[in-house]
Amino acid sequence: MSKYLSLIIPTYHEQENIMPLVKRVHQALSGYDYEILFVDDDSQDGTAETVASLSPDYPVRIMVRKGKKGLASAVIDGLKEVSGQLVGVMDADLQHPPEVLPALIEKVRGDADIAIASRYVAGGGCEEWGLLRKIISRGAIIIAHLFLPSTRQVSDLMSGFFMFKKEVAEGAALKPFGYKILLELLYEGHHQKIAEVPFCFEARKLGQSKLGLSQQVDYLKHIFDLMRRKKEFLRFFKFCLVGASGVGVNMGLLWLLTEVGGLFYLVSAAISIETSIITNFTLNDYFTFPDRRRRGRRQFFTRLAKFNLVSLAGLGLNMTVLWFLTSVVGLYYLLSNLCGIAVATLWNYLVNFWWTWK
Ligand SMILES: Nc1nc2c(ncn2[C@@H]2O[C@H](COP(=O)(O)OP(=O)(O)OP(=O)(O)O)[C@@H](O)[C@H]2O)c(=O)[nH]1
Ligand SMILES: [Mg+2]
Repeated sequence: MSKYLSLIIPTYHEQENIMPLVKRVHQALSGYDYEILFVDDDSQDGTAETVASLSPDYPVRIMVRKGKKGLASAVIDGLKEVSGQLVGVMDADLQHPPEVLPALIEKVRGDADIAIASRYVAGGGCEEWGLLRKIISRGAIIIAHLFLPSTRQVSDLMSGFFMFKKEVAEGAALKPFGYKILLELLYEGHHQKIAEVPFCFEARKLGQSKLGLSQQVDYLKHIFDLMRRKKEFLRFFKFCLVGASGVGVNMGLLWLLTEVGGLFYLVSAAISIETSIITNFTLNDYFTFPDRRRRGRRQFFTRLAKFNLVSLAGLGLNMTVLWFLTSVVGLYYLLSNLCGIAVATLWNYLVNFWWTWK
């Protein structure tokens, strides 16, 4: 029979956590019509047996897969098996306190399509995290925010604790990539409103962490794959094309103003640099970042001012690299200039992407 809420919990060697987890979930969800589906990757520590022993007393069941196929794919396989109007995902190791579940339900019952238990909104946090883990977690979020602009509205992208209306995942082509199924759902799922609910990520008390270097590498591959799927590399290519058109505008106008207009060449240069900045901006606004353009005259001029500042700083950067590589390192000046252009292009792209078309 269909339940109101289906919780999907991926497990790999979590036997010691199953009993306390099920009890705490049951207490937190008293009064709710719910079920838990554990998706286990053939744990050899008795995880499946413990779930089976609880099934007469609690609404729990288990799907056992052969081989260790990964966390994200466990959630995707679980999704095919559940029919709740709301679907929740959480870890088995009690780092995600079940007492937060009612707050997530309230958000998704309201107007949110996805509710995320978040460490990075006011009231959230992490118990006992060392400096390195904090840096990795924050760094991973910054990378996603930088390269995948639609994620910028979410503070805790790394959370594995969230809930959504079942329509969000219906028909969504979710790819089973690594650990971060939320990232996939945000990109491929059908949603409008996202809410974040603060929670404290507790320290793992029982069992062992499965998070290692290979999951971090998988994360970077995942970001890369999403950038490819969502055509972010094409955006960069368009930005470079616009930049090349700006060189044409700059050179053409410099010649015209100096040779035909009779202006001193430095005056012509100043006019042509600013003109090419304006044509570059306009083309980028319509051609490179049409999805990130906010309507309104004020917004247009704010973006133009920001683009101007970034471009002038980029020019400074180009000159600095040119001077450094030529005069300090001793490189041939045309090669130094190529390096300067590459650095300035990257600077212009990333800062504009992050700030101008935020
Ligand atoms: N089915 C399945 N579950 C997995 C797999 N890897 C991890 N899990 C489960 O996914 C959840 C999160 O894994 P953890 O090892 O706790 O990862 P983490 O919470 O990011 O890292 P820690 O803070 O170090 O615990 C736990 O419930 C694990 O049992 C896997 O390959 N398959
Ligand atoms: Mg954990």
